[in-house]
Amino acid sequence: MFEELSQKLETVFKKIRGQGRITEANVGESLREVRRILLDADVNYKVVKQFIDDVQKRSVGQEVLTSITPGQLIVKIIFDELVKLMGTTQAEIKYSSLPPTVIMVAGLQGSGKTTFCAKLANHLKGKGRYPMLVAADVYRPAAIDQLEMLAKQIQIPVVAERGRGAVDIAVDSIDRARKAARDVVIIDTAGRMHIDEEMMQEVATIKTKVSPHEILFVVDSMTGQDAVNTAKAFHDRLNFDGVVLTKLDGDTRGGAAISIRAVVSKPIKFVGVGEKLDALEVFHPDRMATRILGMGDIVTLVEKAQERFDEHKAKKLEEKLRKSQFTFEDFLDQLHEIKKMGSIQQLMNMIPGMNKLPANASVDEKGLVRVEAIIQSMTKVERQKPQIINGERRKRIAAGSGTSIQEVNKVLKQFSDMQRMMKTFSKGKLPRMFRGMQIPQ
Ligand SMILES: Nc1nc2c(ncn2[C@@H]2O[C@H](COP(=O)(O)OP(=O)(O)O)[C@@H](O)[C@H]2O)c(=O)[nH]1
Ligand SMILES: [Mg+2]
Repeated sequence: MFEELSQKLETVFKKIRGQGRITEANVGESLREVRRILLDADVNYKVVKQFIDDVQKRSVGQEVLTSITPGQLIVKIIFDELVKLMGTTQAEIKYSSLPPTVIMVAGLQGSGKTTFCAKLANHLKGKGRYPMLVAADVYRPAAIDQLEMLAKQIQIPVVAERGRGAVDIAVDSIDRARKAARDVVIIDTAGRMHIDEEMMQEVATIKTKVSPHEILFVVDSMTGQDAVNTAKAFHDRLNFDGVVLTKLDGDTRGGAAISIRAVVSKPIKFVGVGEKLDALEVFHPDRMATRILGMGDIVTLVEKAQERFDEHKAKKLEEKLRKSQFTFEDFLDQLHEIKKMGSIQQLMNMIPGMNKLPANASVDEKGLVRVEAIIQSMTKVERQKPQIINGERRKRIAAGSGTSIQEVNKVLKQFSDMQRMMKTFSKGKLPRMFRGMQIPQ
């Protein structure tokens, strides 16, 4: 899947990953290469343009984390943008509260509709549903035979009536499903080699008559740009709910997978990865981006880097602690860090040598919000030199933070205790210090 595309991108990434600094020039050059590769992969040119612009914007002026290279950061940005492009959430079938849920499947001939209908029925059966297949591609007798044959393999009932019109069959099938207690109806419609008015008219009529809960558009990913144009034409007419990309197991260039969502603004819901009936996957944009970038480790890499970045900050803090230069400013930073991280336990884990917090240590994290408000109400000078905070100032701070003078006093007292303790600070003592910290209620 996407082999050529992945390989080419990897070559560019290797180059930028090795570079020590992000400059507009080297980002520019790399992105020009990425742009060319995407166009070669048959990604829609408008999509490529937007994509490159977005990556460029995010790359310039990015804070580079200490422990990753600028190149790695760009790879991560490209990854994020690729995920965004293909859809940030994975969308499921919407089921009707009143069964049966009707799913209509449309697309060009040969795109893989009939195969997908059977795969979907099989997939839903596996999830405890009771699907029924409907052969509404009545023009080619072989198409009906094909659906019947596939349905038999997976033991799913199928409505196949030779000699009747597609619209009538589809309409009747809903009632039949209800009577047979089938809760999902999957309608396989006819496709043509190319979009033509007659075919469009027929699917549009079926849509009007049966009001499907879900219309899925099947597209052969091997067809690249054409796939995107077809999708657009279908979408203008049918306003479908989601896309199914088939034949991703072939040597597809990736253009359709990358561009289609941006062009029709509808999510990719499933991907076909083989001829067999279990070769169906629920679409996950992040997994797909990983496949395209050819770097299974990219997410882990950047997450690790983020951790290392936090560690680096923690080391700096530790140094400050040792030197007794800890001010209210640092304290506030730490509170923000705690909020970001979720818990003080996690903060402790970040500090080297401090990861063994006693099991009974706990901190009231709601109280931290009030402490934060108190520090926020101090002036910069007060935060650096709390000894200047006299009665007048305490009153102002209490009023400003919506707390009481007593609470302000408590925070100041604790802070000076903390500072004192830090003078005798050694690795083993810090956890105890935090444990002793009382948060005002
Ligand atoms: N390799 C591969 N072949 C597929 C996939 N989906 C469908 N096909 C094949 O594509 C051909 C056309 O599929 P079919 O379901 O008949 O398309 P329809 O005309 O749209 O109904 C058949 O030979 C299928 O076996 C897929 O995901 N991977
Ligand atoms: Mg078919």
